[in-house]
Parts: sequence; C-alpha cells; structure tokens
Amino acid sequence: MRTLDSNTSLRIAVQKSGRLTDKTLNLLEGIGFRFDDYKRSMLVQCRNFDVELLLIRDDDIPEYVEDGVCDLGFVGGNVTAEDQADVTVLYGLDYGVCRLSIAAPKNGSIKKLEDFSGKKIATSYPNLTQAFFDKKGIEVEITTLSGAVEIAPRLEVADAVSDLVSSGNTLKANGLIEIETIYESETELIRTNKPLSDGKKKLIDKIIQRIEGYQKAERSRYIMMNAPEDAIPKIRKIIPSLKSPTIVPLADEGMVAIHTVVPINTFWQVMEQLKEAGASGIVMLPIESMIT
Ligand code: PRT
Ligand code: ZN
Repeated sequence: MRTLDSNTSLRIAVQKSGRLTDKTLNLLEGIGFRFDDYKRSMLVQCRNFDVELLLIRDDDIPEYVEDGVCDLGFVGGNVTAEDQADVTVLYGLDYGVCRLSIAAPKNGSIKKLEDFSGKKIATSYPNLTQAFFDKKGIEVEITTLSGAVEIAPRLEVADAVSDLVSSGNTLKANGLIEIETIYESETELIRTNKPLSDGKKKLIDKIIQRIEGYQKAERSRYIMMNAPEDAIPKIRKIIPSLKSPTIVPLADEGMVAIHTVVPINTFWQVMEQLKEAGASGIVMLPIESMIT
C-alpha cells in the first residue's frame, strides 16, 4: 500500500451504505479516480491519486469535514443544514434530490400553515423545522424521532410531520398530505474551513474542474446528422451549440455532415426541428467528459 503525503493527500468522506453511495462512487470513478473494493473497508485508498475515502454514515459527514478529519465530503444539503456545520459548499450535485416538507393527516384539521399553531410535529430535522416556524412566527412543539417519522400521527405521537420527500409515495401511503416545503436539498460537495495546504487546494481545484466537465457531459449529447448544404443556415439557428458546429462535406454533392453538442433537456425538441429543416440520419451519442 502506498503511503500518502498528508500535505497533499485529500481525505474525502462518502456515505458508506445508503442512497448516495453508488452515485457518489460512480461520480468519483467518472472523473477518473480508481479505487479498490470499497465495500470491505472504511478507509479506501485511491490507486491513481493522492486521495483516500472515508466511508461513514451520512449524519457524521458534516462534522468530520468541519473538524478537518476529512477535507471534503459528499452529503445531502439537508444534513449539513440541519447540523449547522461550519463548512463551505463547493458544488451542488443533482442527485439525492429531495425536499424537507411539513405534512399532516389528510382528513385532519391542519390544512394550511397557520393551522400548525400549537401542534406537535415529529421530525428528524428539529433545527430546520424550528427555524422555519420561528421565521413564520408560528409556535409549534417539535418532537425529534430518528426514523419512521411518517407513522407518528397514526400512533398519536404527533399531529403532523416534517420529513424528507422525493416521490411523495411514503406520505401518501401513510395518509399524509404535503402542506409546505421547508428546505430543497441535493447532494453537495462540501469542504472544510480549516486551513489547507497549497497541494490540497490544487487537488480540490482539479476535482471541481473534473466534476464540472463530468456534469456538463452528463447533461449533453453529441449529435451527428447529414443535411443538404443549403439547410445549414436554418440548422445553425436551431442548434444551441456550445461553439460553432463542425461541418464536413460528404461525397454526395451538396450534402454535408454536421456534428455538434446539445443539452439533453432540449434534445427531442431540437431533433424534431432538425428533421423539419431537412436533416437526416441523426445520431445521438453520450459524452464521457467535456472541458470547455
Ligand atoms: O445509514 P446512513 O445514516 O448513512 O443513511 P440514512 O438512512 O440516514 O440516509 P439515506 O441513505 O436514506 O439517505 C441519504 C440522503 O439521501 C438523505 O440525507 C437525503 O439527502 C437524500 N434523499 C433523497 C433521501 C430521499 N431522497 C428520501 N426519499 N433521504 C431519505 N428519503 C426517505 C424519506 O426520509 C422518506 O422516508 O424516503 C422516504 C420518502 O420518499 P418518497 O419517494 O416516498 O417521497
Ligand atoms: Zn443518516
């Protein structure tokens, strides 16, 4: 095993086993980090960079990063905000997306925010929930539970809940109706506020640059098509290209091949317009990484 230079090597906290684990490890692999089997150990060294991963529970990540035990961490914004951790959010990543919402029994007396006044709310997020109601000037009683929050009203432990929601199925299955969102969350890359060596800072910059490239690539598709030469002006208007598209003449007189990159969210719309403008043989390819 290689010995890491503590001056330049980074320790990154990642959730050991949960919703964020695979996506975070895929992201790290996607930006070129190679790890040996991470399932068997808490501390895993990277084979090709001065980086090691500390695999821990997500609840511990903000504190480990705040204390400087880890330089970076991948964790839900909900956890960092609830812990009020003194860390810097470097980057928002679009996975682990969810919201902390207040919800109440469907057929009960709580229909709107004001109805929460004087009610008992079960949550695993007492700080965020209390701060929300304080800001609204509504007095509530908060009871902290570490899990199974959604069944608290049925057990008559609380009148309502404040819980994480993604699809909304859990609330529905428990006869609860979402009243308002308290906090919108996604996975974040956080950095310690403890002083870092120049070597570590450089490595962090490199990681951020690679994540940016990886995310841009994930959100884009490379498209290739054939088109008559006289359709070029029309096609150029349709393609919201990063830079100018590549246009190559084909063996067929008057025909060209056009290569470019489009954002995935506009892909189908662009594709239809391109066909209408005279493009044919449109091929779409995923992009591995993109530095612009
Ligand atoms: O063991 P460890 O402490 O590490 O993991 P954990 O069990 O505390 O967390 P885990 O793995 O469940 O979630 C990790 C992170 O994923 C959370 O902190 C959020 O940032 C994010 N995330 C995204 C979610 C959800 N979506 C989510 N839906 N975390 C939890 N849920 C739960 C929610 O609590 C509720 O029980 O899923 C249920 C609601 O889901 P829907 O789809 O039915 O609305
Ligand atoms: Zn947890």
